[in-house]
Amino acid sequence: MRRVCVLGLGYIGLPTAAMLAVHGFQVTGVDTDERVLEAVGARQFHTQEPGLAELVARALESGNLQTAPRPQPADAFVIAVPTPCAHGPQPAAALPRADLSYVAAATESIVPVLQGGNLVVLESTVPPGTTEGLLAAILARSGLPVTGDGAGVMLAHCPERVLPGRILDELVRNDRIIGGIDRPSAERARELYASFARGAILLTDATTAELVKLMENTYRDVNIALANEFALVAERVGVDIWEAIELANRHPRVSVLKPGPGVGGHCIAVDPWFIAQVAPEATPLIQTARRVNDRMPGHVVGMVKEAVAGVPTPVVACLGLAYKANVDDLRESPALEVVRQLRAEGMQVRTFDPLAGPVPGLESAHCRSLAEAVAGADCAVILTDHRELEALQPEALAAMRHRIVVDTRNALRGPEWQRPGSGRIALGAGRARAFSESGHCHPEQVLRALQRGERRPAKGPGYT
Ligand code: SAJ
Repeated sequence: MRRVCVLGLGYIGLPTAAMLAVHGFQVTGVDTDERVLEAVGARQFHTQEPGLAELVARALESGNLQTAPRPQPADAFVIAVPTPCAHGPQPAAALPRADLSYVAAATESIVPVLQGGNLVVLESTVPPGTTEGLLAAILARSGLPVTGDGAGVMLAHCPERVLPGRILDELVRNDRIIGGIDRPSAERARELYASFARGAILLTDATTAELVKLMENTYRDVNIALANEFALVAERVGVDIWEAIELANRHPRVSVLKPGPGVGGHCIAVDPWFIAQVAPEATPLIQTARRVNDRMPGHVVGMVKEAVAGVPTPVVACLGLAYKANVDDLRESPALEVVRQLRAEGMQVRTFDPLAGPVPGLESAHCRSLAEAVAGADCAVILTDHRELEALQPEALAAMRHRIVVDTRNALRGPEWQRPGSGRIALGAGRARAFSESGHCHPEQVLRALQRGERRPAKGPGYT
């Protein structure tokens, strides 16, 4: 195996293509979007993934990485195109489903150049059965048998597992699961990945590999939903969820994840539906978890509304738009939904993110600095725990009209934010009403507040 064609130069395809190139393969990186090809040629990347620019530059300079708008004949083809979730024109009751059109189109595009003995690897995340069903059927149009025996086309699924923000490191270190449509296909795919992967490479069948990938992300989604549900309960019963989680996690077999404004990114918020679509009746827990997480932006908006109640036209600064800390990626970010809902409530929204760009379509609301975003604002909402936002000091908010900070990520943990009058309201922190300003617990007061169904003391804006 010398020549490899990587289809899709996105978050996974580009680092994989560059990695293979610096490990001696002749790689053609294919993308149907001309702008992507131009950007790679000009070394301008769509993400600030650490180390990526350097790796791609090395790959291009070695002469081993070239780009092309369509596949060239090769020994192996790696498909790394998006599989978004389709909410399209379907009955309201229908579950979201995987949109496999990009996978199908990429697979079709290699049919004309396929030769006997070629290996095709699917990296994109897909519903169970896609490799053995859809992919095998498309590849068979080449007239070649899809089998690892003899001169057929070998086919395997090797799901990517890397964490955005640590992609290059995890590409090398993580264990890989390779599911072949038969053993020879899996063995051949192992040869390709063994060139750069230092973790274990574990072989199985294609459908198992597909389900394993989906299980990993669904496991995380369900556990985040549990943390979010705990946070809502904590608000009701006057407990600080962040403290409670820390204490629960001292149990040797418990590891509660973090609550937040919802789940974003291109995988965890999407993949559970790919399981649900193949077994809707068998997946009530998975579907409920998805809905619990999808409801969190609405909960955050409720907190903001409560905090600025009485302010005629509230100005809200949304700080942190990326779907998680220290990345510049806006895909499926719950922050976008929070912004959308705040605007729908008639609030004037400004946005700021130290890494990510503006909310698409809302460029005019985007501020170049935190100071610009908060000046004259009535409420600041921390939606992403970027390092820069975790370092925020109360003085940086001196120019706000009302200093109210809704902290959805427990980003502001310093003592300066725990003091009465700091203006911080944390998601999941019902503790606010359990303590008086002197810091002493007043159970009667808590009980009375609970009986009244209050979430915080009626002391004007801001928890103390
Ligand atoms: N989140 C929480 N609470 C937590 C952890 C995460 O609310 O305790 C939120 C984050 O803020 C973010 C979302 O969940 O909005 C997802 O973030 P993440 O860091 O958990 O995961 P991703 O989407 O960046 O990457 C995941 C990884 N999967 C797992 O950890 C099981 C990665 O290994 C996969 O390769 C990637 O999905 C993918 O491409 O499938």
